[in-house]
This record gives sequence, structure tokens and C-alpha cells, in this order.
Amino acid sequence: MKAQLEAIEKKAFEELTAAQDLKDLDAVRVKYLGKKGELTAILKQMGKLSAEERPVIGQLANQVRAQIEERLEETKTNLEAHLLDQRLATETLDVTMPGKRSVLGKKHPITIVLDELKEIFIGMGFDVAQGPEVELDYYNFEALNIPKDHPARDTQDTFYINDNVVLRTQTSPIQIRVMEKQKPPIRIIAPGRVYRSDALDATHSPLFHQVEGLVVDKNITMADLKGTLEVFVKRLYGEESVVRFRPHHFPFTEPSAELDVQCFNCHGEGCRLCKGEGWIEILGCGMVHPKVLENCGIDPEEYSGFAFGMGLERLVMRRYNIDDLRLFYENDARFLNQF
Ligand code: 2NL
Repeated sequence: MKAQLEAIEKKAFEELTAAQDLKDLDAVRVKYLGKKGELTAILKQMGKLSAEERPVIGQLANQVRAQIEERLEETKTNLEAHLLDQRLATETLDVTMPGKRSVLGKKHPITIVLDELKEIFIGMGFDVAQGPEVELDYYNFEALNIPKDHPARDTQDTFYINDNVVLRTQTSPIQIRVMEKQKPPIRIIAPGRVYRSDALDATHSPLFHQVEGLVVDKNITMADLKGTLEVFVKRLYGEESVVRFRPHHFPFTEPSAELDVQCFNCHGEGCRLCKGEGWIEILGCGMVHPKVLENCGIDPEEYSGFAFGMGLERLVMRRYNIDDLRLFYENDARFLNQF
């Protein structure tokens, strides 16, 4: 029996040495120390031994058990340390590896030019105002002195949500809302998306962008309009720019005008860039119609103002020599990455 015990110890040690992982270890534990294990089986036969042999073998059996248990613990500790080393080795980050370059977005050309316009007007003391794109008919038309039978209200131009609600066709309703809420002095620009029921082609789009501006205070005159807009054009196109004001008509301003800048290519002679005109139209403007002030609760006897409006896409197209409006809305990276 003594020889059997010694053989068990030897075998168990060998198997522990060969163990690769914690599962192997557990198998060894069950095989020798478990309820149906080999050591337990020996102990069950102790009854057959003589009274002299029993304590000797018993002690030896306990020793063997203790030895195996001790070696088991030892192997487990070593194995765990080894497994941890292995894991750390495989999970190590190589900080010297070159990184993956992430693709950076770029500003849309419309945003580039709009940011520039904002800077110019902010520099002249204007605030930037915003408003809803889904707008009441009242703010989009009625308050602006655009009567029910005006061609601009024709359903072929305007997206109607219902009888009273439209997609705004200009950003003027933003300014109406500001005048309703805020006492003069008012000095704002109102940039944003506007909508017209046009088919998309190289020069038309159902969605485009406008920047309007509004100044209301005591004693505002046509001279303020001309001075402000001339400074604006010179900041945008250079100090040497030449401008002219040409009489025009809008329902919401009186008098009204359009501002042209002299063609920087031919200086008024007429060329391909200005289509033989010598001048390039930049914006529409005028003195705010007294009825519009009145509609907003501003007394036209006490206050006066000027307003202007321009299409952003046309400015951007001229700046970058872009000949097709659709390029702005297609988000083709080959186009967008050029700016
Ligand atoms: C154009 C012309 C213009 C305005 C817009 C305006 C706004 C208010 C009152 C009076 Cl609240 N006027 N806006 C005035 C004149 C011209 O736009 O050709 N836009 C693309």
C-alpha cells in the first residue's frame, strides 16, 4: 500500500508538471483527491490493514494528500502568472505604429462665403437673426405688403403647407418677427434657406439661400443704405470696387433699388463674365415701406429703415467660377474638397 501511495504521488506530480491550463489542473485534482479519486480509493481500503500498519499508512496517505495539494496550489499560481504574462504580451499596444489618418470634413463653399458676409456685417454692428423655415403666410407675405393677388404668391412659386402655412420664399419673415418683438434701433442680417417651387437645373433650385438685412432707427435715410452697402461691397470685392444703384420696385420697400458692381474683368466695357453688361447685379434694397413698419407696430412717423436682400448661391458661383447650381446640393466630395 505504501508503494501504491508513493506511485500515486509520483504520477500526480508528473501530471501537474504537464498541465497546460487551469482545466488540466482541476482534472488532476479530481482524479487524485476527489471523492472518487485514486487517493480516496486507497484510504477506503485502510480497514483491511492491521492495527500496527493503519497509523503508519494513514499518516503517509495524509502526507501524500498534503504534498499533492501543496504542489497543486504552487502550479496554479505559476500557471496564472504565466497566462497573465501571455495575455499582456498579446494585448500590448505598439505605440510606434503609424496611425490611421482620419478623413477631415471641409466647409461647404456656401458656408465659407456666408461666414465671410456675417463677419463683414458683424463688423458694422449687425446681429445675426434666425427664424422658422416653415412660416405663416402672414409673415412671409401679408406683413411685407405683398397682397393676395401678387404674382410672387402664385402657387407655382410657393410651397403651400396649407392655406395659412408656407415654406418661406425669402428670409424677410425673420426680420418681421424681430421688428414685432424688438424696439428700434434694429440692425440685423437674416441668412437662411428659402424655398421656391422651381424645377432643379443649372440655374434654379427649389431650395436656395438668401441673406437679407434690416436697419431701423430714428433718421435712417437712403444715405445710410448707400453708405452701408457700398462699404459691404468693398469689403467683399476689394476697396477698388465701383458700385451703382439702379431704380427698381419691391412691394416692401419704397423707394427701391438694385445694386450693381462694375465688372472687375472689363471695368464697364462689357465682356463674357458680365454678359456684355459691364455691371453685375449683387442685391436688391430699399427704404422699408411705411406700411411694413406699421404692420410690426413701429410708428413710421418716428422711425425709418432700410433693407436689402441677396441670393447667396450666385455670389458663391461668381467667387469660385462655378457654373452649375446643382453641384452645391449633391455633396460630391470631389467638388467639396476643392474649397
Ligand atoms: C432681392 C431683394 C430685398 C428686402 C429684400 C425687406 C425685408 C423687410 C422689409 C423690407 Cl422685413 N424689405 N427685404 C428689401 C429689398 C430687397 O431683396 O433681390 N433678394 C434676393
